Amino acid sequence: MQDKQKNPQFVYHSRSPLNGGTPPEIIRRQFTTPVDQFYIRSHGNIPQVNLNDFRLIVDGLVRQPLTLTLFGLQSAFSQRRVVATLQCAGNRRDELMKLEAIPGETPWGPEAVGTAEWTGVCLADVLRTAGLKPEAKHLAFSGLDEIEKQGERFLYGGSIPIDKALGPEVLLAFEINGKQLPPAHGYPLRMVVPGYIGARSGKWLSRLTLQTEPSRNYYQAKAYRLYPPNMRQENVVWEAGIELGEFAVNTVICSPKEGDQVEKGRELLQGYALAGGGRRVERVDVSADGGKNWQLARLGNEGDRWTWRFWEAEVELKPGANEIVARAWDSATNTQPEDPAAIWNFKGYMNNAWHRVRVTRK
Ligand SMILES: Nc1nc2c(c(=O)[nH]1)N[C@H]1C(S)=C(S)[C@@H](COP(=O)(O)O)O[C@H]1N2
Ligand SMILES: [Mo]
Repeated sequence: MQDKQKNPQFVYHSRSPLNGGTPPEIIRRQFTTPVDQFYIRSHGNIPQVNLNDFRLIVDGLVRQPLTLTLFGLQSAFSQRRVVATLQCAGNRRDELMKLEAIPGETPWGPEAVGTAEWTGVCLADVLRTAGLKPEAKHLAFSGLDEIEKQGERFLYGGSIPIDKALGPEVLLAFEINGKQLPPAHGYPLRMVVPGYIGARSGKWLSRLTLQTEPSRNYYQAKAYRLYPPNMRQENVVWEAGIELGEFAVNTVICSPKEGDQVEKGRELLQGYALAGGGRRVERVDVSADGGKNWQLARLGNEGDRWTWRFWEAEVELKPGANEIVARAWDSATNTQPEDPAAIWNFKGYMNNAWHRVRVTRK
């Protein structure tokens, strides 16, 4: 399926399900990503929802289960806007795939990321109205898209811990950048869970269930977990995977690009950096000699704990081949691993190794 709302440079990884994004040198031009450049990550079909039929159900460990229309939700709760970056846990998977094949997963480059101003209501307000029972420890959600796996059909779903669900930054959103959500991005209603992997920002939201344990949905119990290096599809022990929530500190050099030929010795580097879980990007280091010598990049003024930060730096390139490297540090002094081999995992999640770009100076 072609999404007519995307720009001509949008690159599709697959049409069914619909997956694609805009090259990083283009999304790096604006702090807020225009919706026609915003990556799409979908696991099943794109539901075509008729607003008259739409209901959001809130049930499970609540005192008062709710059934809300979109209009009911909008009139009962105050609206709130949050600027937040979404990043897929599969962002930069292509670098892990060069080390060993990762069958059945999308070969994302560094384009599975985008920042938007989201409008919605606070999930916490809805939960307070429903009234949480003390045993409620996880908020499970499900969408309206159907997934078919190993002969079973089920809805996309997942969960977040209750402490996160009560954070004022977590929205049930109906607008992106001041406009109605397009179908591919979750119309009419989606979650926006800043600081967490994109997979938890459930689209086409249909149900919120309060429960004692995390969701048993495939995308919480099996996928979107970080497996030990010895595990493959054939010998996986699903419980051995670490459930992914907050994403890890990451950075990408958006320009120049891998393989570029540059004329001058002095080259302007531009990139984005992200810290997960409400931490801030505090520093970005760049190197023009493969990581032997480093200098500080200048961080942009825009950005906060829920968004990316842009950075730039000028480096001196020598004639011939140069390897440019970048790494970021967050407010908890987490930084990135040097080598993607150290974090390779068979599902290909959370690659945040130093970002390297090889360029030639003529
Ligand atoms: N219902 C539903 N929600 C979903 C998904 C999905 O396939 N179905 N994909 C998730 C993943 S893996 C990501 S990274 C984000 C992507 O959101 P976007 O397509 O708006 O960029 O949506 C999440 N929410
Ligand atoms: Mo994702």
